[in-house]
Amino acid sequence: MIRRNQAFSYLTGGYLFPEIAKRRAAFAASHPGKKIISLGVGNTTEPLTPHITGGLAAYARGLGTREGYTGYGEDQGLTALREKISAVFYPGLIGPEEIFLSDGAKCDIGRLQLLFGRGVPVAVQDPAYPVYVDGSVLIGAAGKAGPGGYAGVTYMPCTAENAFFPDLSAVPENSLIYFCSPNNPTGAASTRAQLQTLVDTARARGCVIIFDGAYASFIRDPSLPRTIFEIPGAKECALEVNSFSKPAGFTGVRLGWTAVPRDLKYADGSPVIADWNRVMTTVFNGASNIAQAGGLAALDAEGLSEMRSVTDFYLENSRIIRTALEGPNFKKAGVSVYGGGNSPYLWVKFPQKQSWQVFDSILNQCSVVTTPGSGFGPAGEGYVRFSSFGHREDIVEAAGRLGDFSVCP
Ligand code: PGU
Repeated sequence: MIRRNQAFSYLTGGYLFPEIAKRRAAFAASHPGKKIISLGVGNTTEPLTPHITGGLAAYARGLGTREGYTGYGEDQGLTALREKISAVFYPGLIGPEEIFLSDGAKCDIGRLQLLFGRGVPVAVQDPAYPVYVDGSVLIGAAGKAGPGGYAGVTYMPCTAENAFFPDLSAVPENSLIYFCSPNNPTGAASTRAQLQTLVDTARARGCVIIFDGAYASFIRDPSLPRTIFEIPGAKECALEVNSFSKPAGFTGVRLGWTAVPRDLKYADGSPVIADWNRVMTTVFNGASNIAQAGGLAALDAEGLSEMRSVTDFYLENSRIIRTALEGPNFKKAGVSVYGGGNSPYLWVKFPQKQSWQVFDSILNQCSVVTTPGSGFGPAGEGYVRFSSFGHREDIVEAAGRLGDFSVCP
């Protein structure tokens, strides 16, 4: 019989979110009639906004006509949309020809692994979005898991002690650095000076940064950079994945992009963009034409203002949850709350507790689902992530229940 790809046996446990869904289902089965509120997975809940819906619907209707029908599109995505992304997100920084439309940031993160292959050293913020490490394991870059994590992965702890920005002295030479800001799960948004340090380190050590900007649209502090390409030198050492999922509510519609600067080169001097084009034309067949029409609408003036309102709504949710988590019951137990403000996530430290233990207590006492911090990496132990995606009435109800939570039952 054919042999199993050994990389699968190296993966520890299941993917985090299905594991949480399993525990939620078990709780629901043993507590029939209880209303469970999810502050767990970062999944959007609010309906698509009118102008964006209009763009999607008009295109879909057009597909039913001879004039409006289109089949396979340009491999890299609609030129008009690439131009708009360049103008809206990267004015004067990244050109349309350096942008590749896709079915989402997660999918691009998976495919990006193909560029660097097995054996490449990987450095990640710890905690981090699990796809960075799990994807590296699948391609064979991470090796076997040992006591401290995967052999091929350098975990860079991001904790309250270092204000959630890692000590970059551990970054190996010629490695791939995954970096996410505003960060999932810590909610920390890196400053210009911090990202400059990151870029300088990457250039000095021959590294490539995969910068994940999926939450850039939540940044409200005008002094914070919204893309890695605002940082001088980034075009020689970074590429950026991004997404319409959170700002436009496209978690189900599916639309994202990767920006690969022409100046980004491998050790042999060849351009990374040429290989990315080869990957995308070979194992991807273009983002959905309907989704891209929605993306075009999202980047009109009306679309941009709708996305601003939706992200404002989720940020207000996070403020409501934060207020609950700063209540007397949490204060007494020494609980600290981080994140929010420029991110949809709150990252909450429970002293002397294990993440899964807190997850279970909150689920049992409040029927509220969270995400255990340890699922994002060893440095996430003791933390729990609260997502602010939810209908307002559910957020208010969850906040009320948290007000009665007993941290030390
Ligand atoms: N990048 C980061 C940092 C994310 O947190 C997420 C979603 C994505 C990319 C995915 O973007 P798409 O464009 O929709 O593919 N993170 C959510 C959902 C969980 C998941 O498995 O993607 C979360 O709760 O962390």
